Amino acid sequence: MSTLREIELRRIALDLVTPFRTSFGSEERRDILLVRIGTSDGDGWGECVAMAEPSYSPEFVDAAQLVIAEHLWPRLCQADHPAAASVAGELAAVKGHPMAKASLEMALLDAELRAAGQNLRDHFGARRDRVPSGVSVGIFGTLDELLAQVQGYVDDGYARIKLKIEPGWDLEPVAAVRDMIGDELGLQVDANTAYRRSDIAHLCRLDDFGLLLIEQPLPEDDLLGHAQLARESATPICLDESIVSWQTALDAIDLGATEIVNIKPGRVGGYLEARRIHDLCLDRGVPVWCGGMVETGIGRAANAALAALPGFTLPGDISASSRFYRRDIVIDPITVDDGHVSVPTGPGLGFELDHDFLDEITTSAITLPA
Ligand code: OSB
Ligand code: MG
Repeated sequence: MSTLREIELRRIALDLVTPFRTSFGSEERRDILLVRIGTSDGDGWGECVAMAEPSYSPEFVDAAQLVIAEHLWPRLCQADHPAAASVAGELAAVKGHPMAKASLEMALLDAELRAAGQNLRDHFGARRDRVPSGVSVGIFGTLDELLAQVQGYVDDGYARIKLKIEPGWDLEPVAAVRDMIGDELGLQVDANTAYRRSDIAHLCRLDDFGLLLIEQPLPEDDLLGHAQLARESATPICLDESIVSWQTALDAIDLGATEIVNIKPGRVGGYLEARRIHDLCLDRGVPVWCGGMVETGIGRAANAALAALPGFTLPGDISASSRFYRRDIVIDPITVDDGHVSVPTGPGLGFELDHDFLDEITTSAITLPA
């Protein structure tokens, strides 16, 4: 039985290759919280996917660090048998903060699997060696800039393209991209809650473009609005922000609010809850795909392992490291080959850290004892 020794909360600054603009904001540089947990059986690393501002969800990186240091880590240290599988239960008394909780579970999972010489994919019982890779494309000032960017990703071989949309940037860019890439390549859109129920008729005009899905067009608490849109739109509706747990996934499916589910481990409190949602959706015949939070090689490695499960039948937002970063913090960053990324086979979550580069980009680090 391993015991907890310490936790390191390390902040890094990582420039994006190009600004990433969504309906909720634009980012040029990421401020990322990494978590290292030292145990009697060795270390494990996790990545907290909370962003700098609370604009995708209520969480943000400064708050995540504070809640870990002052509320989550002390609780974990009081557990009789601290283990990845019990993190969610031990921390349930703290409301919310799924991304902060997920990073702790992730670090313990990494430590446990490394100690056992096992990798996450095998731990999940997943079989695939590689998974199809999709790319998320931001909002641009002009159609020309968008088309040039998309053409680059098509040339890179991505298995599907996802366009960020918002009111005023939807039908025209989607039509232009569909026209450029032809009918065969998978195309989908993501509004990050930018529309309202009064936009339902407008959103149904996206039916002309043969999209795989429309991701989270309405506010996260508007399940009935999504159900109404799902009835009226021929294009499947897929929730992202609204799905914060196994329970909300079940409710959204039963309400007809989501016909496909985007699974993001950080948003639902960890990889184990993500796996439960996958199992639920597989049982219900609801297709799932793995979302992304612009993770480093730590999070992307774990996402690839998750996406190797059989219910992940649509390409995930698991793009090459180079889509967002010039240099990653891992030795073997994820690449796209023939539209796929390889599922890592190394121990733990499957990455190996580039410690020199990590030290170079560290902006702060604190270590707390157990
Ligand atoms: O809504 O899917 C989203 C990135 C940050 C926050 C929210 C979202 C995204 C993406 C990410 O679209 C894509 C990626 O990580 O490749
Ligand atoms: Mg999304």
